[in-house]
Formats: sequence, structure tokens, C-alpha cells
Amino acid sequence: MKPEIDFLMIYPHRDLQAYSQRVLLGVLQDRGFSVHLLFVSGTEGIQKDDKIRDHFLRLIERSKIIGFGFMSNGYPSAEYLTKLIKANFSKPVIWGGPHSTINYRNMSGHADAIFVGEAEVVLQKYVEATINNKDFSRLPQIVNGEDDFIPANKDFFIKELDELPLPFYSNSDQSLITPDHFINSPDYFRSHFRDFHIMTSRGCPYSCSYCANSYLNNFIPDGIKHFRKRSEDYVIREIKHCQRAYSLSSIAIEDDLFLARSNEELELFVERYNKEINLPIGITGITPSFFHKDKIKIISRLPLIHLRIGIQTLSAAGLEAYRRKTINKELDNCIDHVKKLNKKGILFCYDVILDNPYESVRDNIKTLRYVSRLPKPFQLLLYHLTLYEGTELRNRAISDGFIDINDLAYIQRPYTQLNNTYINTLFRLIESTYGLVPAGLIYLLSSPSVLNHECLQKPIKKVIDIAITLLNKISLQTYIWRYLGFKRRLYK
Ligand code: B12
Repeated sequence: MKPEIDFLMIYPHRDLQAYSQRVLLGVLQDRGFSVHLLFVSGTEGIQKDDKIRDHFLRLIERSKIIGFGFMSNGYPSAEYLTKLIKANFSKPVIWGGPHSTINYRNMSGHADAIFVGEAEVVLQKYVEATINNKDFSRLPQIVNGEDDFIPANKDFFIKELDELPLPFYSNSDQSLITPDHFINSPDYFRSHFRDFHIMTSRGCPYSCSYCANSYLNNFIPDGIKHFRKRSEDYVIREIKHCQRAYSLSSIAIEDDLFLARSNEELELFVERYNKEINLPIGITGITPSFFHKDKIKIISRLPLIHLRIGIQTLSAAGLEAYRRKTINKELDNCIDHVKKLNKKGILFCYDVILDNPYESVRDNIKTLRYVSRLPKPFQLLLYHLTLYEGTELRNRAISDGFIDINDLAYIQRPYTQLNNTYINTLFRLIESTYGLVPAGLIYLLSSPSVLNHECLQKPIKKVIDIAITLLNKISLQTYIWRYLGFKRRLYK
């Protein structure tokens, strides 16, 4: 008989990083509770395969409390699995994460309790109370349909992130369910957790209208800073702790804004990182407005492999709609540094958001032409604009008739699935050639003489679509990367 689990955390996703869920499990483990982390990548396996369903139900049977942590795209899986658990057991099932925080008022709960906001303190108190059969109805941040909702207060929030115990990084006490397999071998986790995504801070001072961040800030009580950083000492300890459990080959800093740290803080981090870790490292979530020359100089001393910059759009209409009017300014001033780093084999990745109903084709062309001139090669990451609950732009798009609130499939659309338009095909051409397609050709293909003639666009689009399929088949990246000596493999 396998040991009982005090708290089973289910993350309805295949991404083994599960950062927030590991932070919460770290806290519970530190308080002496036994925990298990289960990844469920789609529910097809559990629905169709009796053996996989049995594995799932056996894990539930061993657990005292079951929690789900998810974003909006994980909601359907969380709902399905909760119903399945409730049909077979009478055990407490709770939900938390950004989707629950934003939507708790209108979630037709199958869960016993929905947690609102950051939960390091309240979850631990809830688990303590539930396991000891004590009352938890006076705890804040919990919606359970019976008691009045008590909003967050600062005694239940982490003021300094360094106060937290280290997250749960372990190669045991984890399982993964895919459509075809149930996996719980420590070796699998050790060898598949290679690239460690770490968050060295929380929050973002910007309020881009497509991001739920500013809405999530409403759930941070007075007296707690919206933007909080971990010290470099904590970050280094966390990486070492993770290295003990997994065979890490690289690190990626996933903060909204790593470069918002002061130059002194960055210096300190670089010094300790190089001395004590020295694994290849990438930084994502770089906002152009923080991409200053002095900061670039400091981070260039790291064993850098990639830098990812959120451009999103260059058009005035797009920047206005996104509330990012001043954000892209610094990028132009740093192009020389980009070129230098690029030559050293550091891969630049640029995020661009497409399919914004508030942008015209002319607006898209501005972004397209700008991107085509960036120092090459680079990786272009194209996103279909999906407006999640709680975002300012979603409310605007609903009142302007661009989103049907009854369309439940809306939040399920993968962000990689772009609208099939001529202009998006040109973006995809840049994407699949890693920017190597000549800017002159992009200018020609986006010139009025083509755009004003639909009869021209159709055959050109067809040819480019075929070329893109072929390029993807021959895996151009491997050749380019080998030829140029690039250090970073690409984002998938
Ligand atoms: C880093 C990040 C990612 C990373 C990793 C995320 C992670 N933590 O696992 C990556 C790049 C993988 C990612 C992917 C996506 N992300 Co993201 N991401 C972020 C970002 C920048 C930080 C998230 C974070 O770690 N915050 C700090 C942690 C501590 O906070 P937290 O996650 O909210 O967790 C706390 C509480 O929610 C609660 N909690 C969490 N889980 C549970 C479980 C239980 C049982 C309980 C009780 C409580 C609880 O306690 C936690 C600790 O205090 C945020 C923006 C932001 N600043 O929040 C967007 C954000 C969370 N992402 C968002 C989105 C939309 C996505 C994607 C759906 C994008 C896409 N189209 O594919 C995917 C979904 C991937 C998935 N796992 O399902 C949205 C979520 C909005 C929503 N309505 O769900 C945000 C808010 C940004 C935005 N665009 O508005 N993301």
C-alpha cells in the first residue's frame, strides 16, 4: 500500500515547470505535509483508457485534499476532472490560480472551494484546518458558496519573497498523464526537466490592456508591493536546489521584467551566477523600455544564450490599443548591441501579436517591415491575440462586437493558430526563415501594387505557403544554427 498524500496538486498542463504550483507545494512540504504533483496533459487518456483512468483514481484515493492550479486555458480540464473525482469520492477539491482569481464570481463551482489571489499563507492554513477537521470559514480569500467572502489582507500575504521556503523540486512524488501514458518514474522527470524556468520577481509596473496583470493587482492588499523581487542569494539557492533534483542544462529567467532590477542588483546577480552556476542562461520578458545599454553591458557577462523581447506591435493604433505607447522606444537605440550579441551566437527572439481587430493591414505592414529589418537571424514568435477575462481590451472588444461571450471555445484556441490572411503569411515567411528573407522582398510583397490586387495576393500566398511547409520540413534551423554557431536551441 502506497503512503497517503496530504495534498495532491493537479496542474492540467504538460509543462513540467508548473512554477506557482511548485511554490505552493514547497510551502506545504516545509510545514510537514506530504505532497504530490500531477500533470495532466489533456483529459483524453483518462476519458478513453481504463488503465490510465485507474491510475488517476488510485492517486485520488490516496490523497486527502486535491487542488487544481490553472490558467483560463486549463479550466475545461479542471472542470472535467473535478466532476470525475466528485462522482467517485467525497474528498475536498479546491481550485486556485489566475483563472479562479479573475472569475471566482461567476464560476459555477464543482469545486468545494475557490481560492482568490496569492495563496501561500491561506492554503497552508486551509490544509492544516481541513486535515485536523477544524473550521476554516473565517479564512480570507476562499469562496465556498456558504460563508461570506473575506477579501485578502496583508497578514495573509508574503511581503518579502525571500521569506518563502524553496519550491518543490523533487524527482519523486510526481506523475504525468498524457493521452497515452501514465508516467511516474523519477528518471523521466530528471531527464525531461532540462531547461529551468525561474521567476526572480512577481508583478509588472505596466498595464498593457491585453494582460490580466493590472486586474490581478486588485487582489494584492494595501501594504504589499505589486512588484516584488527575490534577492540574488535566494535565486542562486533556488537554482542549486533544482539542480539537485534534475539534470539541468540551461536556465531561463521568466519574469515579466527582469531588467527592472537596478544595475547594482544585476551586477551582484551576474557575479554570483557566473561563479556558482554558470549554466547557459536566457532572459525572457524583456520590455524594450528597460533594454538600456548599461544593462545590456552587465548581462552580456552572463553565459547568455537567448534574449526574448516583447515588441508586440509597432503601429500607433496597436500601441494605443495595448497601452504600450512608450514601451518600444529603447529598442532602436540598442540595435548596435543587438548586432554585437547576435554575432557572439546569442539568439534574439521577438514576440509579435497578430489578429488585433483594432489594427488595419497598413498597421500590420509597419510591424512587418520593422521586423524584416532587425539584425538576422532571429526567432520570431507570432501570437494570435486572445483576450482573457479581466483584461481591459476584452471588455472593449465585447462592446465592439469582436468577441461573443457565449463562444466557450474562444479561450481554447492555441495562440499559435493565426488567422489565415495574406499579411500573416508574410509574417510566417519571416518566422520560418529566421529573418533571413531579404527585407527588400518583404517590402515588395507588402507594397500597394500587391495589396491593392487580390488576384495577385492569392497565387503569391499559395507559393509562400508551400515554401513555408518545405522550409519547416527540411528543418532549416538546424543548418542555420550549426553554420552560425548559435548557442540556443529554438522555442517550440
Ligand atoms: C510566467 C508566466 C507564464 C509561464 C509559466 C506560468 C506558470 N507560473 O506556471 C508560461 C510562459 C509557461 C505561461 C504560459 C501561459 N500563460 Co502565462 N503568465 C506568466 C506570468 C508572467 C507570471 C505567472 C506567475 O508565475 N506569477 C507568480 C505566481 C506566484 O502567481 P500565480 O501564478 O497567480 O499563482 C498564485 C495564485 O494564483 C495561487 N495559485 C496558483 N495555483 C494554485 C492552485 C491552488 C490549489 C491554489 C489554492 C492556489 C493557486 O497561488 C499562487 C502563489 O501565490 C503571468 C503574468 C503575471 N504576472 O501574473 C502570465 C499569465 C498568468 N499567463 C497568462 C496566460 C493567458 C498564459 C497562457 C494561457 C498563454 C497562452 N495563450 O498559451 C499560457 C498557459 C500555460 C498554462 N500553464 O496553462 C495570463 C493568465 C490569464 C488567465 N485568465 O488565465 C497571465 C495573467 C498573463 C496575461 N496574458 O494576462 N505563463
